[in-house]
Amino acid sequence: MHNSVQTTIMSSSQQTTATSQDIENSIDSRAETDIVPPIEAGAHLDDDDRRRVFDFMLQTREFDLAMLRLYRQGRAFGGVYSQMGNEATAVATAYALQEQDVLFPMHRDIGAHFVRGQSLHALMLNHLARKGSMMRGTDGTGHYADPDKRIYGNISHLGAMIPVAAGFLMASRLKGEDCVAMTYIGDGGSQIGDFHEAMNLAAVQNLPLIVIIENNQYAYSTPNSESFACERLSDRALGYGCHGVTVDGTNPEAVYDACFEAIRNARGGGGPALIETVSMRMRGHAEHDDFSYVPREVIEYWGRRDPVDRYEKLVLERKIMTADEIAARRKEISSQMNAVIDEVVELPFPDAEEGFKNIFMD
Ligand SMILES: Cc1ncc(C[n+]2csc(CCOP(=O)(O)OP(=O)(O)O)c2C)c(N)n1
Ligand SMILES: [Mg+2]
Repeated sequence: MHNSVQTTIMSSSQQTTATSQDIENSIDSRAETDIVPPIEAGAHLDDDDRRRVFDFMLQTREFDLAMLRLYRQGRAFGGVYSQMGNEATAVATAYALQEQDVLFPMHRDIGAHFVRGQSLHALMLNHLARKGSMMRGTDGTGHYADPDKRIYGNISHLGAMIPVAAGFLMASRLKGEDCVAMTYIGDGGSQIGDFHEAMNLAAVQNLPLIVIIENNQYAYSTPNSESFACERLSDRALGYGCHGVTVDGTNPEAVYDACFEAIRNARGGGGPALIETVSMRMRGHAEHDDFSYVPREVIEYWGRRDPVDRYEKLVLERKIMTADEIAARRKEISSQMNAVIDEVVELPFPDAEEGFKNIFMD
């Protein structure tokens, strides 16, 4: 059964994917020779889904732009990790989950939080480290758990979240639950021992674990060429004995279809999956990093593959929304964002003692 499903997934992926090497080979600074293929409707989303997926992507982009502004205004602190380039991946992966499933997101997966129903207010309160936020104001990123929404994460130590997700599924199996877990790791993080140990454990235990490798070409300032020598990171699935596929991470249709098929297979007892989504980290590691080590032509190449712009074309072409409706929705999201920010920035920071809570056990 493993092999037949793997063949299906691999063959559907081959139509839509490009490896990191393909992409490097095809990068050409002369824009006129660089044809960006239009996104085509996939197999599993309908037009209502597409409207929702696009809306979550718009919310993600607006949240990101707001955080970048707040950082420059000195009102957001610490690491502000841009979501730009990853919107299709974060949204379309989580969109394939069911309510009872569980999500372990990473630092560029704000879109997945929106899909799980996390409120803009709760996210902004947390990201601006205010008193009363999910992390009690001790953290300005997404290191929170919200069990009601089945969101756990993110664990800052790269790789460490994958064995936790596998362990969650083992507990869930003992409880007799129908639960799939989805977690994420970067191209850099996927070189860590925890990743390999957890993938192996998940395969041996036949756990319904979906691991998304967000291959965005860089781990901080380290390019993929200095990180790994295999052609596709999803090829490692063969070594674990699980399903593996590489998809274009700027195309929500391809990402969703790969997740849909992997989840259906995992839920049916077919074991874990490794899904590599290829995209680009369009800004520095965090906003303090000017990413001057990334060649301009690489940014330009991926700029022409902006996930939001690409999906907007499909939404217009299929007459899911008109250009006026999209403009109005962007305006509405932006004014909701500004209203939440105006409210949250007036709220107090936590008392200093909060920093000493939940660290040591008596
Ligand atoms: C075990 C561990 N080593 C180092 C770090 C510091 N660190 C945080 S993010 C990061 C780069 C991660 O790159 P990648 O996994 O490709 O994810 P990306 O930021 O590109 O999305 C590093 C080195 C860490 N958090 N954990
Ligand atoms: Mg990376």
